[in-house]
Amino acid sequence: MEAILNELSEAILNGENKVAPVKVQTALDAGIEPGRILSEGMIPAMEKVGKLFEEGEYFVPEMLISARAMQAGLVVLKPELVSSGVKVTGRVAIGTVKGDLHDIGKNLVAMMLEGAGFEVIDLGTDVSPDKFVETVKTQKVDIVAMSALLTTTMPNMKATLAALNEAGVRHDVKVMIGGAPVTDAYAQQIGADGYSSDASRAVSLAKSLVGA
Ligand code: B1M
Repeated sequence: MEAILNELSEAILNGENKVAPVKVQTALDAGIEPGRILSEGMIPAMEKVGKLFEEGEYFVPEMLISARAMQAGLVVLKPELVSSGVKVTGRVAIGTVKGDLHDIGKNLVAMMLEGAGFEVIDLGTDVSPDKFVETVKTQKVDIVAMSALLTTTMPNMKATLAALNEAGVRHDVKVMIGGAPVTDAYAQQIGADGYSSDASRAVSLAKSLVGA
């Protein structure tokens, strides 16, 4: 089992986007639990990619091809990862904040929320405060969910909260935030309603925010 997960990690690390989905399927066929495939086979690979980037061994193109291999693996994992069915609870508008193009974590949160029965409006990446405001105004949104992976884009979470306030819709929605550099303390500091460190905790947080 360890060997399969290591091979999956290697495939992502090497950016093999044809191999990664095959390895995910092999792991599933071997009966490895989907959450474990993600947390022990896939996410550590992206952490290693980040480390290699910091050390100057990987550059942006390598990060990008690893990200593609990760996404290709997630396509196979998605149906197994999300529990099907039970309609909850609320509508979430999710996006990666302005200036930030990282979407793997945001996509994971979106798929787990969908799996838990939330209706998800995925606004994509580089989402401006105005776009969040417009979505809250025009669609019946219960939660605004923001992701940021860069310390330089985190302030756009605060800017989005300010824009929601200014538009007079802040109290119509709950706001949750997450992403590698984000912390609970930061969430409190900017007046968000909640923070979660990973995608499965994001589901419990979202449920608690809508009182489900
Ligand atoms: Co970028 N990058 N990147 N990158 N990249 C990081 C984030 C970095 C930490 C790498 C490093 O230096 N070690 C660093 C940021 C440093 C910092 O700000 N402190 C960095 C940098 C510097 C950059 C560029 C500036 C590089 C450059 O151009 N010189 C550039 C910026 C581009 C931009 O956004 N404007 C850039 C570009 C890219 C790529 C495009 C090449 C690619 C992204 C491709 C894509 O996403 N489609 C990329 C990648 C792949 C990474 C790393 C290697 C991996 C990110 C990832 O997907 N992780 C990353 C290093 C790292 O994170 N260790 C790095 C896996 C993912 C599952 O985890 O997104 O953290 P994560 O999501 C988690 C939780 O955080 C949480 O749940 C998820 C899983 O459970 N979560 C939430 C996330 N959002 C949430 C929202 C919630 C709740 C939980 O509620 C709403």
